[in-house]
Amino acid sequence: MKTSRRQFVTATTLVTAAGALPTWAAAESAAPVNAGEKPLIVSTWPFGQAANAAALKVLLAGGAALDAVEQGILVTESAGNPSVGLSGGPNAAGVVQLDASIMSGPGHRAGSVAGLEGIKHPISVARRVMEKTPHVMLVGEGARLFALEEGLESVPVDSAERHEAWRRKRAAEKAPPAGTQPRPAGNHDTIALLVLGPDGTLAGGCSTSGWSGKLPGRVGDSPIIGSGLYVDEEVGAAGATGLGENVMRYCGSFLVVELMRQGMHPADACLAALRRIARQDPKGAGISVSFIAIDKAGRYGSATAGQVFDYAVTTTSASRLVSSPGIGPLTVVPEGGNRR
Ligand code: SD4
Repeated sequence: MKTSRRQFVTATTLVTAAGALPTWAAAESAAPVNAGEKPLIVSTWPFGQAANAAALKVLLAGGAALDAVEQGILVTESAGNPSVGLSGGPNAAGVVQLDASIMSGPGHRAGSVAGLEGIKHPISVARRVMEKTPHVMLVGEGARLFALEEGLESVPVDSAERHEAWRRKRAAEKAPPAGTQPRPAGNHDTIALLVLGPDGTLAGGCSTSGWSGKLPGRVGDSPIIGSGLYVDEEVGAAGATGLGENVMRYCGSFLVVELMRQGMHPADACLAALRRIARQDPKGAGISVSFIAIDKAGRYGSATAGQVFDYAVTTTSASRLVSSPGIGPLTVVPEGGNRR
């Protein structure tokens, strides 16, 4: 396998005994994560590494892939991340509205929440929607009330007052102030986390505060099943990060999984999906979208367009940060996932 210059490994620590946890010692190594290693955990962005470690801990303790997904994403939602959880960027009215989704391969189950205010862990709400209601998706106040009924951790919300203040301010101004427009640049920190469990089952989750400065009520790709996340127990799983509007119009993660179903390696499927989106989208390769994917065979891959994208790959033998291959001006990194 060709190793790119931009590819780097931050830690490689063997886990020799079941239950022993990796201690991530920074080490320069090109040790690959071989295809077929189980469990396999892949998540977006370098901060995904801490989430992956928590997910691995769950799996090593005998937990299910779904538990690993939830526990991993909980870490990011608690980490003060500027794009995930209550620490995330607010909307134009100054209110943080959260989106999240979760999917379990067995039974093809899914749950999601959108526009959720004041709840610390949207991924846990999404899981409870999946497991405790006959529905797939709850939004806004209904989602919040459901979370409160479930006893999930919350903070007071003051969105009505803030929204009214924002509305008055806008009305007083001739043109909307610059700050009320969504700002796509530098906003891309959603966590999507995919797990292939030791028993070969698949699960995935996604959590975000979405596009900072978005219009109140705007929902992105992350909670939309098939857009920001898709898991198919027969094939594999995919997740997205980036500008949701450029994912959800193409059912991006569903598309990646369907391309894998046709036999593509996860890296090739991510690239093919991005090329297809870029062909149709007025922004071309400037769409600011990245995909990650894993398949049932334990292969992983990624692709990016319009944003430099590094992601985290974890097994019991290694935890690596990998730079994604891209389309357009980002065609540089050749690694393209594990092919061996
Ligand atoms: C959204 N896709 O709401 C999310 C934002 C994101 O990395 O992924 N940022 O559009």
